[in-house]
Amino acid sequence: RLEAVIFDLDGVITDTAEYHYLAWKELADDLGVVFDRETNEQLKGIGRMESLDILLGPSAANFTTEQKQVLAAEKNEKYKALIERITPNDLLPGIRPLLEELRASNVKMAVASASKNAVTVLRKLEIEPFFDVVVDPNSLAKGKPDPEIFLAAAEQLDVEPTNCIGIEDAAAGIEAIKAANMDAIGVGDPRLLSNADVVVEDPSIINLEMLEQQMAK
Ligand code: B16
Ligand code: MG
Repeated sequence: RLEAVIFDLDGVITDTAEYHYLAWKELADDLGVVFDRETNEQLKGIGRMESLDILLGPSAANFTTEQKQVLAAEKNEKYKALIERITPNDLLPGIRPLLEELRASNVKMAVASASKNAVTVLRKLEIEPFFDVVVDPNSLAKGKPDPEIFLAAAEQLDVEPTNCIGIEDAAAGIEAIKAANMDAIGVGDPRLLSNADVVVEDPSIINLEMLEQQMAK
């Protein structure tokens, strides 16, 4: 039975994935490191410091932890400047009607984002009140693909994981949902999200009926 829907933020609710990319790209250009959209795919859903290591590649060994923290903070400042401009118009198509439909049916909702900027983004989008829980990534030991963030969401919602559906745009996020014993809806390219139970091109295709049908399978 569908009791709760757990949403990823970046790339599912709004396209901040693009802002993360632009901020990392600027940092990479400053450093003279090659970085493109293909490498960026590996960063989706991955925490800030881990993302930096992937971006730096073999040259990561040339930086001290302190230097890496400075670089990660620089990227975050660039990112924060970009998300300043977010308004409710930046909700991906179909998200607001989906949140309204789920709320009307008393389905609980949570956000499971690796981003330390998640609450700021939810406020800018004016959708914070829809969510019963926003998991604090600072409280977690492991990032996606570990299931910890989705299990924490289910626990804080007081719902069994098997009664939850997770929605994700990143391969690491789909792994995390499946490892948490939940059904997984992927948003994006089916070739990149092959472990999802269903993949949709964009979130406007997701509605309550579809989620309930998936749970009944
Ligand atoms: P921050 P999600 C993730 O959010 C992003 O996909 C990932 O690209 C980013 O590095 C991570 O949040 C950390 O974000 O630097 O703002 O703390 O997809 O899990 O909602
Ligand atoms: Mg994401």
